[in-house]
Amino acid sequence: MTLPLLLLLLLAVSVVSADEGPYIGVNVGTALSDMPSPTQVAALLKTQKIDHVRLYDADPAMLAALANTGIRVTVSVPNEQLLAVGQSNATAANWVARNVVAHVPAVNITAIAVGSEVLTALPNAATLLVPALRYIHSALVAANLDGLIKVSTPHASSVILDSFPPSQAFFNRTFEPVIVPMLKFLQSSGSYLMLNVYPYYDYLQSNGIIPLDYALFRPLPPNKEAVDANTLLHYTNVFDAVVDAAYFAMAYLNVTNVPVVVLESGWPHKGDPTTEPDATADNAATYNSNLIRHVLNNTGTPKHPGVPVPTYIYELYDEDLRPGATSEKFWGLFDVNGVPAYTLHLTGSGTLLANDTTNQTFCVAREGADTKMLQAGLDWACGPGKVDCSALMQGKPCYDPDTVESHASYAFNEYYHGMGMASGTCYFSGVAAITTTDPSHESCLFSGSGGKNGTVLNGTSLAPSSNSTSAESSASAAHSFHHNKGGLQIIRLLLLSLIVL
Ligand SMILES: *[C@@H]1O[C@H](CO)[C@@H](O)[C@H](O)[C@H]1NC(C)=O
Ligand SMILES: *[C@@H]1O[C@H](CO)[C@@H](O)[C@H](O)[C@H]1NC(C)=O
Ligand SMILES: *[C@@H]1O[C@H](CO)[C@@H](O)[C@H](O)[C@H]1NC(C)=O
Ligand SMILES: *[C@@H]1O[C@H](CO)[C@@H](O)[C@H](O)[C@H]1NC(C)=O
Ligand SMILES: *[C@@H]1O[C@H](CO)[C@@H](O)[C@H](O)[C@H]1NC(C)=O
Ligand SMILES: *[C@@H]1O[C@H](CO)[C@@H](O)[C@H](O)[C@H]1NC(C)=O
Ligand SMILES: *[C@@H]1O[C@H](CO)[C@@H](O)[C@H](O)[C@H]1NC(C)=O
Ligand SMILES: *[C@@H]1O[C@H](CO)[C@@H](O)[C@H](O)[C@H]1NC(C)=O
Ligand SMILES: *[C@@H]1O[C@H](CO)[C@@H](O)[C@H](O)[C@H]1NC(C)=O
Ligand SMILES: CC(=O)N[C@H]1CO[C@H](CO)[C@@H](O)[C@@H]1O
Repeated sequence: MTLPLLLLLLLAVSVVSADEGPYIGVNVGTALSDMPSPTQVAALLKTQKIDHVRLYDADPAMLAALANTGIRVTVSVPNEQLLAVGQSNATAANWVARNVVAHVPAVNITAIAVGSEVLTALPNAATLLVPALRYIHSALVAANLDGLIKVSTPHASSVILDSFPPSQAFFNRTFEPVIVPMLKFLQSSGSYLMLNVYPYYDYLQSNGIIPLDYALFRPLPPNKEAVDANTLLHYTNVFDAVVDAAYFAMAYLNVTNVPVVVLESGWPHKGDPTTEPDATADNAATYNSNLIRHVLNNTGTPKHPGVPVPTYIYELYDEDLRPGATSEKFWGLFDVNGVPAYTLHLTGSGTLLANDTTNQTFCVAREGADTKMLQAGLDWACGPGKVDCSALMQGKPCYDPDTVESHASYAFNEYYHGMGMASGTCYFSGVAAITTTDPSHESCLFSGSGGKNGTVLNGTSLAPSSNSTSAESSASAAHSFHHNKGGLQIIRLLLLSLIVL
């Protein structure tokens, strides 16, 4: 490479910029056999200070629960609805009226994700993608909401080929007839490129070429860092390389002012030990902790230092109904009860997910549980269960509110903490549930809150049954397309052209 060209590249000043500073959001999948209610989801988001979410649809109950919470919401047009929306301006306008206009401004909807990985998951619908984007956008314009709400469509990173060195990346030419007008649309409407980035799969499919440490943002020895021979930029992790590959692939099509938002990224915390040995809680904690710190620190990427790359973690809950490999069910930060799946290490990253590090859980009366069953559980806890229930007496701190729910929550939690939060000790015939939200109120301090410990009980009394969750189960619409991360040819060549300086 000649020096002037190199200089030109180095001097190329970034014109991309996102609207807000850096932020971390979370994807909310709903393929759970016992999907928490929208109010429970919203409560978990608030406790964990998660203020950006992406929904895979525009469920009215979920949106109602997110109203007036200040949480920013990306709603989605599911792939199943893309055909209709992309074929008819009227249908698109109707979609926007029902799923967006009806909920703003109480719900702070900031983006609409039209389809999910359409080019790779639903190639037959590719020609409808740009019309769908345009129709949705013109409906927003008509409703005067286009200034507040961005329209885009998330892509698998496999649409980008030859991602290493990033400077040589380009969009698979098969997709250019869609990508080119799509980028024009994003440019003219001031939107951003939505990209799903899964270093876990890049690592798996690299057949050992990508070191695990490189995928997990772990420091590499300087002689192992990947250097892009064309730009001399150093890459210390896969995530940055993929994001920069997207910038370069856009630049190849002369588009240099469209920012990247990573709509999905994460790591599974459990998998089949023989076929998926890297799907572990340790690796998931390392990846997501490092990812969150990397994004929030506003490091940017080597190509665009300091330019925020807002990123949505995949995902809030483990989704037990997801088909496929074992690990498909274990991408969640939390289990169905809102208990952290593993402990993140986020010291110094602000308040986001802060209570993950405290591993603090409480046992309370399950929302909507039968009052008679709660009373029975309360009687058992304060009797055979040996919980000290004196705080529930009239005139004592936990008497008010004088309801079975409130008293049962106190007694259940004292029992649970008295038993060292052992598994199976928050059951009470299914009317108890674990939560990370501290139920303490006024002077009524629950065990586990602010250093108050339950009295360790003297062992012989067992919980009514150690038999796990309740039978109540809500059928949930599995969003069948949202997790297609197949065939990542993308980083096939990653590191093949690695130069060791
Ligand atoms: C909605 O979100 C946008 C973008 O983050 C923010 O600028 C705005 O203040 C929010 N509005 C409300 C009412 O919270
Ligand atoms: C589509 O509908 C919007 C209003 O929702 C309108 O402004 C626009 O002109 C329509 N476009 C076409 C191509 O019909
Ligand atoms: C580009 O995309 C087409 C259509 O999905 C696919 O058949 C082809 O294998 C891709 N090219 C490469 C090099 O991956
Ligand atoms: C990009 O710009 C160059 C130089 O102006 C031009 O030759 C090329 O055709 C453009 N490519 C596209 C895809 O627009
Ligand atoms: C945060 O950014 C600063 C410079 O912007 C950098 O020196 C530091 O290493 C970064 N920290 C992390 C954890 O990435
Ligand atoms: C929380 O603590 C319990 C015991 O106190 C332990 O068994 C569990 O693994 C911890 N969970 C996390 C996510 O650290
Ligand atoms: C609570 O229990 C922990 C561990 O058993 C102990 O370290 C701590 O001092 C206790 N706190 C109080 C306030 O008793
Ligand atoms: C716990 O049980 C042991 C043996 O059953 C007994 O010696 C001890 O006094 C009990 N402690 C309390 C606090 O009840
Ligand atoms: C609950 O207990 C019953 C009887 O003890 C047992 O057959 C069943 O498998 C248990 N269910 C779970 C989820 O553990
Ligand atoms: C970030 C966050 O939710 N922090 C909470 C963690 O738990 C303590 C005790 O329940 C709360 O006081 C914090 O606000």
